[in-house]
Amino acid sequence: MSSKDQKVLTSTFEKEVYEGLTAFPKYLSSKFFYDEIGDKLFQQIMALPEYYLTRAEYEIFETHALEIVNSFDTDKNGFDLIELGAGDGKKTKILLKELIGNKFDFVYKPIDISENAVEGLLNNLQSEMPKVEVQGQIGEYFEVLDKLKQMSDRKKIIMVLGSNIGNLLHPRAIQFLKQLCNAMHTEDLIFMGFDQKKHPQKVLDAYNDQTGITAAFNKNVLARINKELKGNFDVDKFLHWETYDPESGTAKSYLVSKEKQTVDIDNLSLQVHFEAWESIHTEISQKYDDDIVKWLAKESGLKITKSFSDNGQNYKNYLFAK
Ligand code: AVJ
Repeated sequence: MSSKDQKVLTSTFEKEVYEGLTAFPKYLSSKFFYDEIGDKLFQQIMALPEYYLTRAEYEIFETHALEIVNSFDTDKNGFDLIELGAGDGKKTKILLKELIGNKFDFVYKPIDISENAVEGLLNNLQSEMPKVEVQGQIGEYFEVLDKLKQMSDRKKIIMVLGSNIGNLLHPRAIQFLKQLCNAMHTEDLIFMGFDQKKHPQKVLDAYNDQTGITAAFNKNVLARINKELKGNFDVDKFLHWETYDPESGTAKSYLVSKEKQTVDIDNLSLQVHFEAWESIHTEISQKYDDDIVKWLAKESGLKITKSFSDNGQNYKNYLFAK
């Protein structure tokens, strides 16, 4: 395609799909998984027997709810509870219940990239926990970070749960933590979940479940390109493939083309060629241990003040201060 008939690409989705599918090797960002169908598939993933992460964090909250909320508001002057990537807020509700039950003065500010998720959460909280004051917002992590400073004038607790930070490779995670640190006053805290290194098979199983829901979740990004960008991917011609490197702690998801094929994406005026067994890298899900988290904190100007683990040592939540 010559540059003069190249389309002007406006949305982030258009731009990044174009970039990723014309790159070598090919890639697509995992943030594009989460449309209406992707949100539903991810909820199914969280209920899978293989996907231990959600249950582990749930167990931590159930076991340590009071200690956790007490460490949020040590001076009892009230605070804003800002959650990045709030999703359906199922785990957060345990903490909200504890906060309400102990009469803490706080406003819950969930932020998510998915409009559906934020709307659903707001409606759900209004009916289930009407006492919680909620202000929702739609946006991407790095976008929202710039606004964080202006967003509140009292103590901030910034939460990132579900090991969502695991979608970022270490250099980007450090960039993210540094930006959070910059937006923090001295008394502000970060409360963040980190999935821990464990038996490699257990990690692989969590991202390659028996029922194929994770495969459908991964392939949904192609279905989304078909829908939103007028593509003609045949998703059955792609294989969901998971790898885990116990040395780096990085799990990676791919879509592998089962045959040589060409796909049209009309809205991008793009033809994408795949060789047989060529891959599209779609997600990383980083696993951690205390040393890695300590190193990330140090590189970002933060220190760990507390951590909470589940019984099986699968998962940890850390509190960071400036
Ligand atoms: C929501 C990013 C934490 O990486 O574990 C689940 C997403 N991908 N199964 C993860 C996901 C495949 C999940 N995060």
